[in-house]
Amino acid sequence: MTQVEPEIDESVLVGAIDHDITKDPFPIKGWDHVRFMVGNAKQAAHYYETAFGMKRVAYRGPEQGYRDYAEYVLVSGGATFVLSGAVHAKAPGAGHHARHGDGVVDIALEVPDVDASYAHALAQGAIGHTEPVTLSDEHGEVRIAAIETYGETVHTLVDRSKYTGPFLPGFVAKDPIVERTTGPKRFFQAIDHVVGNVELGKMDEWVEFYKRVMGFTNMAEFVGDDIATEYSALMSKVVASGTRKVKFPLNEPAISKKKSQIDEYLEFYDGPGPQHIALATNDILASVDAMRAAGVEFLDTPDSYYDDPELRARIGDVRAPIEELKKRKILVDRDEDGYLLQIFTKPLQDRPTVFFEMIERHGSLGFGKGNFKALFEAIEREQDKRGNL
Ligand code: TYF
Ligand code: FE
Repeated sequence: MTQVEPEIDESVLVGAIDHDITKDPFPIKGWDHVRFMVGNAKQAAHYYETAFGMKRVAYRGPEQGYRDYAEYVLVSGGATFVLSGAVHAKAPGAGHHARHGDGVVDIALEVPDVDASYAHALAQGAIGHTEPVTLSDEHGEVRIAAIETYGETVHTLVDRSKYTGPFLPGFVAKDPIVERTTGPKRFFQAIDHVVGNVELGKMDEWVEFYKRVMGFTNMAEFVGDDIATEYSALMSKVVASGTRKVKFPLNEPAISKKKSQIDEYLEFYDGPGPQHIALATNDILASVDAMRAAGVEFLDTPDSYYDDPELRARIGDVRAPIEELKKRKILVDRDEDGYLLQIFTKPLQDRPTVFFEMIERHGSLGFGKGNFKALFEAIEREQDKRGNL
């Protein structure tokens, strides 16, 4: 019997607000997809299906006459991920992978007018990566262009309003790799935010970039000097699109006694890049159980976090007993708008670079500021294990 899941309102899951994008200088409908460059896309696709509950829907590779890469398209609810692996040493991405390891190379955004957005971006000083071009096949046409952002990361701009195929022209539909019979139907339904790590002194430049080029605005929450010097060893500011569907926190290292977690990332990724992707879920407890059972490692949270009377008083009643959160090491934070539940995976590859966050929002538009201390201490314990001084 097939499991029927009610359609989930993504806007609620990601804390989107009512906003008319037609008046924006750079209108954004939402995330289009996130593309990873990986060493072995075939195995990565299997991992993200079994451990993150994603489903393969499309593929292209040498079998389609696409000579340089094998690319697997996986979805979960409204979120789309592409895993690209070079199939020979002269593929342009082969050098990228050798240098950076597995990582996010493209945070693609869906826009209503690619040409207008691309022209606006360049007029505002963005560097073009791919000129606007129309891709087509029997399912229709897609207009794309791409601009550069921090490090070797790009934003592809996608207008897929005239396309009905499984992903982009050239891709063929594919069934899921694994037929999963246990756990929730989906472990997450949408992308909530994607965080970038940039070099010391560059955070404000990138905040200004997103304001100038994409018309983003600052969200209130950020890590300032006060917290940075005390324990976090990072500074962070958040910019968001008009609807708040697309949110980009930007981190830079702060001077600290030990090596900042951001410096560690910059060293192992060999430059700036996407640090974590937050996945919006409507049932973080069930999803975390299924992911743990499949071998996903999450950061540890000490019992003292949950036993702290101050935390208990501050968070009040949430939708699950605190013992259930404690068992799973799920963090909880409350602000004036509501609360959120969140948990962070350890890095998803051997290099201490990109990782994921699971987030369940109940009104809160924040990023878990109340958890920064517990979270950064957990990250530092992992850094210590890696011999970080
Ligand atoms: O996206 C955020 O801002 C939160 C907090 O290294 C955070 O998820 C910030 C920095 C970091 C890990 C998490
Ligand atoms: Fe986050």
